[in-house]
Parts: sequence; structure tokens; C-alpha cells
Amino acid sequence: MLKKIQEWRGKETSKSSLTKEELLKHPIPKHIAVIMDGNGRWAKKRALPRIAGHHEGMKTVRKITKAANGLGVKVLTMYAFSTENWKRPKLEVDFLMKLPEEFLGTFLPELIEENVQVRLMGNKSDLPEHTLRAVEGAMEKTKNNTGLILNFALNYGGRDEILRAVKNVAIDLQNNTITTEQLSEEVFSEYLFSNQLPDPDLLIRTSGEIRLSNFMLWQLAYAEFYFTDVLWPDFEELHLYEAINSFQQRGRRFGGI
Ligand code: V0D
Repeated sequence: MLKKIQEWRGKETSKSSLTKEELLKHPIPKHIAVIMDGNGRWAKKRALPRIAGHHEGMKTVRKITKAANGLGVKVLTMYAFSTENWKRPKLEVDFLMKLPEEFLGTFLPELIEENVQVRLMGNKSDLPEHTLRAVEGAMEKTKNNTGLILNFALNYGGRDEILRAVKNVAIDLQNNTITTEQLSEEVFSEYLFSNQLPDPDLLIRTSGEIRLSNFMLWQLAYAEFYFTDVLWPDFEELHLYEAINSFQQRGRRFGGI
């Protein structure tokens, strides 16, 4: 009976038998986008302040970056701060804005060692100077790296991104840089923050919410969505493998048959 249960488990979520080697037999998503939710809830469960959850979540970013790079993922986009997150208490926002410096201060040497390229997606203008300086320094130091692109969405909103793109398109139409006929999905994409990056193949959202929350509205048009109840600070390599395994089981047809 135990053997039967184990066989069945193996067919379902197969946590016990999911190995890197097994995953590599099937296509690995080129671009994975992640909504890292549940840091506050993780802290609450432990009677810790919310910032303790954010700090623990930062360590998870490092762990999952390494795992994704090890699988040959090309782009990993992490939703670190949304345009709505400014509404949070000032002390929490101030703490969050110090995380890029701490993260890079601790992990940038390892990321460089692993050939990772750091990028930023979002509205730079409202970010504190110290935050922007740290991120831009890391971008500069890693700009020639050819491994995984670690793309941080910071002060990012999907509608904001599209609106900004539309305004820039309007300017380029007015000064005849482009014509209406030239404006295609490909050309429009170049006006988005994600320009030059492939669209995500897989979206992961942790912590049980089944929503997009204004994340990459244009780019996620054809992505597979994976939702898990696991809180972001508890998210492990095996959970990433689960998500990729789920992606590999699904048929991707782009509306064809
Ligand atoms: C808190 C969970 C890494 C989500 C992860 C400014 C919320 C930890 C960064 C980071 C945050 C950003 C840019 C960069 C290097 C690291 C980060 C923020 C929040 C908001 F170049 N974690 N992280 N940034 N959290």
C-alpha cells in the first residue's frame, strides 16, 4: 500500500522525485516572472515585524536566482516594489528602499562570479537616490555579463508602463521618428520597460492570491500562470522545480490547435 501511495505521489506533484536532471529533459522557461508575496504574513505567523519578513524574502531572492541560473533560465523578473507600495507606512517603505543596497552589498560578488546581469524595470525618477545609486552601480558592473538576467521590477506598474509607452509613441509619431504603419506589437514592445527582453513564459505568484496586481500586463499575454500557497520566504529550490515541472506538463499553443 505504501508503495502504491508513493507511485501515485510520483505522478502528481512528485516532490520526492523532482530533480534538476529530470527537469532538464524538457524545455526550461526562458523567462520566469515572480510576484514575491507573503513576506508580511510570514512575519506575522512568527510574531515578528513585517520588515523581518521582507528581509527573509531578500535571502530567498538570492537562493532562487542561483537555482534558476543553474537550470539555464535566461531571465528572472522579480516584482520587488509596485507603484502602489508607496501607500505603505513610511518606515516600511524606508526599510524596503534599503534592501537593494543590502542585497547587493552581500551578494553582488557572488552574482558577478555566476555571470549574472542585474537590470531594473520601473519608474526610476521617484526612487531615493541611495537606492538608485546602488542598483545602477550593480547594473554598470554586470552589464557585460552573459548569464542569467536578474531583472528587478522597482516602482513598477503595468498600466503606468503602458501609458508611458503610449506617450512616448505619440511623441515619436509627432516628430516623424515612426509612422502609424510602422507601429506593430514588436515596435510597441520596444517602448516598454522590458524592451529587448523576451516575454515571460511562466508567472509564479506565491502566498495564495490569484491575481495579477498590475504586473507585466502586456508581457504576460501568453504566459502560463502558477500559483502556490507557499509564502515567499518559505519558497525553496524544490518549489521552483515544481513550478517549472507544472509549466512543462502544459500544452502551449498560442491560440493555435
Ligand atoms: C521585499 C521580497 C531584493 C519582496 C524580496 C526596493 C519585498 C525582498 C531587492 C533588490 C525587496 C532590488 C534591486 C536590486 C537588488 C535587490 C529588493 C525591494 C524589496 C524593494 F538591484 N529584495 N528586495 N528590493 N524585498
